[in-house]
Amino acid sequence: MIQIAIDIGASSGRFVVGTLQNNQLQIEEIHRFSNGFKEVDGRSLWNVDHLLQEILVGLEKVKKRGFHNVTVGIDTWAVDYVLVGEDGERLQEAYCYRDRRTANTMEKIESHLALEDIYLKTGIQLQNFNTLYQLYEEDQKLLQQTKYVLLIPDYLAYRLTGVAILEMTNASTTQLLNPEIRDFDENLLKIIGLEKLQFAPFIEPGQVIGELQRDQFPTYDLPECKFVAVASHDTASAIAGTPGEKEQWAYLSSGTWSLLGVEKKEPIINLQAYQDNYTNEWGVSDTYRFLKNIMGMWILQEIIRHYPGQYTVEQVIKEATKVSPYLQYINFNEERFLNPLNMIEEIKLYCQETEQPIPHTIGELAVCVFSNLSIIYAIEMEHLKAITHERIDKLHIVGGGSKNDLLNQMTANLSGVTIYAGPSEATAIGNLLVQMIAQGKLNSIAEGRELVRASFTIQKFEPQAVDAKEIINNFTAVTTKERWRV
Ligand code: LRH
Repeated sequence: MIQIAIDIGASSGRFVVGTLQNNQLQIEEIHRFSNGFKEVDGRSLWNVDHLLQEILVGLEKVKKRGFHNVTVGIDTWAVDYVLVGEDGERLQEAYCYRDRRTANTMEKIESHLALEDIYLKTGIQLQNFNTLYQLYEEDQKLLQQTKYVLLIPDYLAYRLTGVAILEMTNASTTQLLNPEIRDFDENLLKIIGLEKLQFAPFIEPGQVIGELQRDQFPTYDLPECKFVAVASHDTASAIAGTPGEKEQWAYLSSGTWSLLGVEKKEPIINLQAYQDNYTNEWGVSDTYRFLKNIMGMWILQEIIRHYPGQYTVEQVIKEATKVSPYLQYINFNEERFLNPLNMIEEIKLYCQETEQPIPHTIGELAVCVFSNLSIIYAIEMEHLKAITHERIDKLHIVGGGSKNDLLNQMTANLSGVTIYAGPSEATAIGNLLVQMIAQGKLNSIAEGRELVRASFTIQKFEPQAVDAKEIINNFTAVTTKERWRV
């Protein structure tokens, strides 16, 4: 049976077929579609019906390619959800985590429970977009009508199979689970006014969700599909598909977000991790992703969206190579960059406020983004080492952002660590690996990672001499510590 990964990110979705041939993993993209949230009456909303339709179109293509019997896994971004009523129907539009309704929710929740205690209970970073804070802002009447709160990939699988589940890796990002008991924290549920039963039963990556209900979609010519729970949080899949070997390596999953961290067998929940706002998301095979969320390619995507004229990311990177780096110091992890009305204007305003040169051209804007991302990555590598008390010899960069040679080199230079870039499709690959393990085609994630090393080109970037200390000092002088935490 063939494996299909449906990997849906914030800006696009793709169907990737995976096959094993001569001890190599071959992947082929057979369907791609756009995604993105829209501003509707001041709310930031996803179009989950569009995603469902694209999945059906993709599945038709699967059958047309001659694959009549397949296993399928869905992964998407984390934290967002759909409320489903008793009749199984969606009760409202799905909010995007960038919606401004949760801007002050953490302060409100503090009157119930100190933020530090929420962190100590969950080990999850304090980000105002976590499901916990989003649910706190929901209408209580709506929550009473809710049969299930389904995270986005679980909702899509539910619509296709009729089976409601809560996949563990993604569930951890709700900030409602306690890793000590590996279950919901009753106190947190109480604060948002929900019962545990309003979440579907837990499922681990590798377990079967159910069969595609083909009769529910009579206008589509669909193959037979068994839906398998993968690491349905895209970052969990990306790290599963990262070709790291043994220990002492860090990862940077570079897409709309940059997720920088290490894989651990136990969560690290202490005051230092809390102060640096590191998270402990649950991974496959009882691992934890100890990582930091860094505003990533989102900044660039938004610049391109607002810049007059049409630019591809590749063209923009080319323009950036013509401009000197490190001319402005900007902490892109400040909340103001989460969803500004106009990213270019926000960057210019920041430069004006901090009396720095204002970038104008697309190349100047892009190199300003890459400069500051490389600085933030380097600073976070130091934080990681300090908190884990471990050496880090390598940084594996995966995801679409790993194709950015300029940023890869800048990151190697500032962090002083060798970079291994690729594969860019690590998320779909991690999704496929979990399915292959479930099918008995592979034994473990470690074996899967070996397969990734054997199957994909990984580019190496050695650090070159730059005055990293001075650059980082300049950055910290302009950006204050209080502003540092997202
Ligand atoms: C990346 C990601 C990240 C989350 C964010 C909401 O796509 O899943 O891991 O923090 O989106």
